[in-house]
Amino acid sequence: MEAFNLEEHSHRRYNPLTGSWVQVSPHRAKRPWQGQVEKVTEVIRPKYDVKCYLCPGNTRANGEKNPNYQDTYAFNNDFAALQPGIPKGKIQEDDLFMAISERGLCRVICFSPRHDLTIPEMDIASIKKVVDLWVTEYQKLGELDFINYVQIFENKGAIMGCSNPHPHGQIWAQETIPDEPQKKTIQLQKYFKKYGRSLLGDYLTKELEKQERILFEDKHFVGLIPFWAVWPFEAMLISKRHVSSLLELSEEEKTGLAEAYKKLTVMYDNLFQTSFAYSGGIHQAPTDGKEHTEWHLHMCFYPPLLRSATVKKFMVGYEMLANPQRDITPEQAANMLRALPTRHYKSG
Ligand code: H2U
Repeated sequence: MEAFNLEEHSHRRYNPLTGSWVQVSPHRAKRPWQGQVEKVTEVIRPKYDVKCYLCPGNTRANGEKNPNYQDTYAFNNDFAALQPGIPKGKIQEDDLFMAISERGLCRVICFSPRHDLTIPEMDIASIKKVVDLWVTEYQKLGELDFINYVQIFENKGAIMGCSNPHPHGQIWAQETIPDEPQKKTIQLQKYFKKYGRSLLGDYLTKELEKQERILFEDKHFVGLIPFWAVWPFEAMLISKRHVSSLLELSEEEKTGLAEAYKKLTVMYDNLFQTSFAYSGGIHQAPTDGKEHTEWHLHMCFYPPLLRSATVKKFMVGYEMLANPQRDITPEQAANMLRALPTRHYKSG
């Protein structure tokens, strides 16, 4: 019998950051595909849209007017999922019914006054201003005594439930460390206790040696498809230096993050020549007042597209009932992204 190998045989891959597993079925990627492959016709958006609630000078749903902002702009979400002023309380009936009040704040952050742009189409200086805003928001929100975790994220594209194409992201800050970052905190702590080093730092060193899933290596950040990726083109940006949060980044490293963010999103757009949808965000140290030397700043990107501008991966069936699963391997996905031109397809 032939020897087991990751390119041919069904296997499970471990995610040391969360302690979870993904089922990989590489043989299935060889199935003939007779489905859709067509490109979508993209709507050309104006630089300013009078009906957009994020454009400068426009009035939002709650009647408030946006200032004539020149680069970035942040405001409290008018329909915030988490609120600061709610009464504290807890309900616990036996081990079966449990509920705890959760205070928090939600912010909306506009990346640019230009309605027609997206991150991959913005210049580095403008993206650096987005990074600067993340830093200020993380610091300000994290300093509030009832905020123990700050989640910075972006939903891009209508298929990710994004309500407006104006380039923007969100921040939800809250009392509890939510499940995903909490799983990572535990795993990073375990590793740091055992080896006295950052789990992601060691992982990055090994990935750079292997050169199988690296998308690009810059001076301060590396873009890669993680070994344990679930979504077809899931990717991470990892800071080379072991920093626990955005607050530890030097000015040069912040520019490095802006460059890496652009590089990855240009690759994404070029893959199917479309504005590539994803949910992405920053994972970093909780703001609970404790020391978090185990934490290693990184960004995660979860894009749903699989084969074309319209064919997406469904997380259904086995995925919902048993385990996440993928067909094309992370190595194949990395090869496809690496082979693309580095210029954005719209820039000619
Ligand atoms: P999404 O596109 O990812 O849904 O984010 C937009 C957010 O903007 C959304 O959470 C908020 C919505 O609540 N919003 C306002 O705060 N004010 C508005 O006038 C409309 C939408």
